Amino acid sequence: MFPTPHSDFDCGRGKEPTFPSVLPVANFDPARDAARIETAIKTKGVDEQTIIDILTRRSYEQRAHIAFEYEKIAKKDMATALKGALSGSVETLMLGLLKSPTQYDASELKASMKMKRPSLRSYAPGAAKSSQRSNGFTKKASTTIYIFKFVKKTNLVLQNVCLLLQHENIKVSHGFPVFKKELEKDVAGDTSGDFAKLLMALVQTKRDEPSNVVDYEKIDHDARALYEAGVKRKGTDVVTWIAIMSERSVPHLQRVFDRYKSYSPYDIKESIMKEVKGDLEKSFLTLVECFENRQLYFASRLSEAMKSKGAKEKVVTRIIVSRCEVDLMKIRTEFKRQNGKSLYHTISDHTKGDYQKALLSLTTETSEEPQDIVFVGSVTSRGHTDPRAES
Ligand SMILES: [Ca+2]
Repeated sequence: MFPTPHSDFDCGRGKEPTFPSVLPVANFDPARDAARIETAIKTKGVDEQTIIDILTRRSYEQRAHIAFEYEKIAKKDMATALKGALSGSVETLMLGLLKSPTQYDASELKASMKMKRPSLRSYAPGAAKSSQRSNGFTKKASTTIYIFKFVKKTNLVLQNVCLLLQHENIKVSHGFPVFKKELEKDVAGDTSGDFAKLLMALVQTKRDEPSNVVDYEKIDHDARALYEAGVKRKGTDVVTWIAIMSERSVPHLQRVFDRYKSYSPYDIKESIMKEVKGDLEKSFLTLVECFENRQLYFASRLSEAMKSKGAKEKVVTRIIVSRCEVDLMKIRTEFKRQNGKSLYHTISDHTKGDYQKALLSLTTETSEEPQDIVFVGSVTSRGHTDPRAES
């Protein structure tokens, strides 16, 4: 059964401005879209182009409506039908588009763990009261443990500390005492326990909402506190650093890091590198990168994923799918600035086939699309502004 659009759709977006490349299409007719998808699936050899054209040019909410209509006419759910019709990277991508942003990121975490975990329902806010599991953990606690185990894998720490930042409703505030031991075992390589403390704080702490009122006194206070807890003293008062970085809103922290320079001879990143090491250092640096410019952070991950001949498709899919309705237009700009080559061109050079078509379509702004057109042609024949020409 396909989930209907629900309240977690806005997860992680807060009040931050968005820069989506995929927007709701006007004159939306879910029944017609569903019928066209059904025809495309039944076409001999499958008409992938039509499926891509429709699903990559609709918002998540619209895709959910299409899936609802599809189930009515085809008597089976659309995800299952698409699984049968598509394969490989394009299948993974299209199935990703059928999930809500929260469901999608949660399922990505789950896949990376390669572990059988509780159903996605247990991630939803207000979802059923935690039931006791056979291992003694509640579902909610168990979910958190799995996030930690995932984050623990050092080479993935960077990406996923950032992922944690955007998912208030994957965060869990229950069951901490129960799984504390488990967590400690997981981060056994971390002798100080500070890395574990940071992860705990990121998952458990409710970050302030961005506010329209700039609190200069608090900015100054936090900047000085960061300095006094680190560069100014012998050793590092990591607890203070963790508290500030896990509790304050992102716009506030951006101002704090700026103000920090008036106290410390080193900027915040240099200070982190001087004060702490290992996973803790990487995590703090990643946090600061995400706070300072999340789009640049994702642009860098995309550029890394497409450095060599092929592409790390999982990384590319994850970022494009999870950001296309959030800030992919801005990521595109950062990418171009950083690499001197557009994201569109880079994707063209490093991917191929239907997968490439789908990625390029998601990367292209929906508003560039003529709204009343019936899609019949290929990605390049739709008359939108050619994004390859972007400067
Ligand atoms: Ca120090």
